[in-house]
Amino acid sequence: MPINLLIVGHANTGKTSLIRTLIRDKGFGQVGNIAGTTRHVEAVDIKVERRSVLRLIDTPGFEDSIGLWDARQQPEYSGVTNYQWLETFPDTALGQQEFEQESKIIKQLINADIILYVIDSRQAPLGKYLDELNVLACANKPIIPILNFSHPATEQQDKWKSVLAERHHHAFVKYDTVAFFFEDEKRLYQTLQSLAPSQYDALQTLLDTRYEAAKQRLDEATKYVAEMLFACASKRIESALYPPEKNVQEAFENAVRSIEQSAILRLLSLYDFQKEDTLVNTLPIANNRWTQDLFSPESLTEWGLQAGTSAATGAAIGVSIDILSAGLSLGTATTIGALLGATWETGKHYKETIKSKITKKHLLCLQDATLTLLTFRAITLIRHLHQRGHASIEAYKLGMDVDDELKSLTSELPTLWKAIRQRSEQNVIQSSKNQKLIAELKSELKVYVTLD
Ligand SMILES: Nc1nc2c(ncn2[C@@H]2O[C@H](COP(=O)(O)OP(=O)(O)OP(=O)(O)O)[C@@H](O)[C@H]2O)c(=O)[nH]1
Ligand SMILES: [Mg+2]
Repeated sequence: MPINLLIVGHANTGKTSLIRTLIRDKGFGQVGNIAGTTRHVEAVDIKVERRSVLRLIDTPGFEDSIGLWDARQQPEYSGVTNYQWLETFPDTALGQQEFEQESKIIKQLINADIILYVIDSRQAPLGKYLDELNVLACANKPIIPILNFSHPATEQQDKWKSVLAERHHHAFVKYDTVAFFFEDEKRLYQTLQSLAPSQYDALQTLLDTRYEAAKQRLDEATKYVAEMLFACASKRIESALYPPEKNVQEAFENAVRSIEQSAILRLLSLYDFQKEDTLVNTLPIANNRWTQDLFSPESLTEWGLQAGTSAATGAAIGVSIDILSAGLSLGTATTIGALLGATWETGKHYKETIKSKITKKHLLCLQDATLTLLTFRAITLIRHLHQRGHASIEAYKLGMDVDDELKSLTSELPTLWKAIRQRSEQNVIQSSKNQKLIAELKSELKVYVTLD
């Protein structure tokens, strides 16, 4: 038999959202920013190896716990135990009319094994919440308080902790259905393990499976980004003129944009998000594309980046494009190598470059700053998707995730960019040299996207 886990709390504290996150299904129930979204009890099972281990029971929120607790204090119930009161109250006229919502919760309390009491930890522990705890305590069942809305930490959380400790609830769990951290979920399952030892092993299997899945998904996501960056860094286009004609420049930019767009689509589907999901809407992404244009000069500054200043930067045509052979009297491979700051490889690409010089063509490719911008945006997206939230209130501000640690990428990746630029994009991505470069990129990126 599964453990009956009753999810209760004040209206609008995130009970349904919590269930969605725990079962990894954003289709469960109704979630909304107004109190009283859930009107009925609804249950869903979490299975391990096709066996139901946990039954999560969603309930409507408490609306008038002060009135309810007041009803409990009435003289007619003076000789009745708390538990007897719970058993009988939902069938009374008062229970059926004035406290219709609360009665739905009370009925479920009787069958519950463990109660998860969901708290909006941005709110102070007011009397109405304490009365909710009084009512729940009547059931004589273990209660795990969930401090929801816990990221970022609020000053009310400490007040909640002491109020809960006064009521002997020491094993609370911090949670946030928007900023989801695997560690928080782990703590919840560990608490459940201690309260329901009969399901200890099944819960452990569940935890291990989830951890493995999260790790693999993160690894896959990082690979997608490395492949996208490789494709962008090796992308180049010939231009007969310098500066290039508008249509040539646009063709180049569009080619890069569409590489990024496909990667975004791949990442969203890897994480099982649709473009209209709330979490995705909090990011400046529309139609699987960042609303901020990759090639507008403001984009670099918004992410704290500067356009390159080397001779190779095509400042004349906008900050985002390098012209490899731009207007210089290149005679030797060494000169081109110096321009790129790398030893130019002999072989196919070398010939191609020389040919383009002789025929007075120029090659456009992405400058470092734009590649870093692509990297920052991709890491930001992975971090968001990985947190797997299902609701958000604050919109994402561009560049806010670029901490000092992430900034160090700016100086660590240029060597790789140079090596990749020298690869011809006609080279199949599967070639062993290209795969090696992608793997190197991936391991650089991995440091910045960890499980917690
Ligand atoms: N930032 C943030 N928002 C959350 C969190 N949990 C829920 N929300 C949002 O809060 C609102 C209420 O969430 P619900 O899951 O509908 O809350 P509920 O407790 O089921 O509400 P009722 O069914 O009305 O009692 C929604 O807009 C959610 O997106 C959280 O941990 N952090
Ligand atoms: Mg609800």
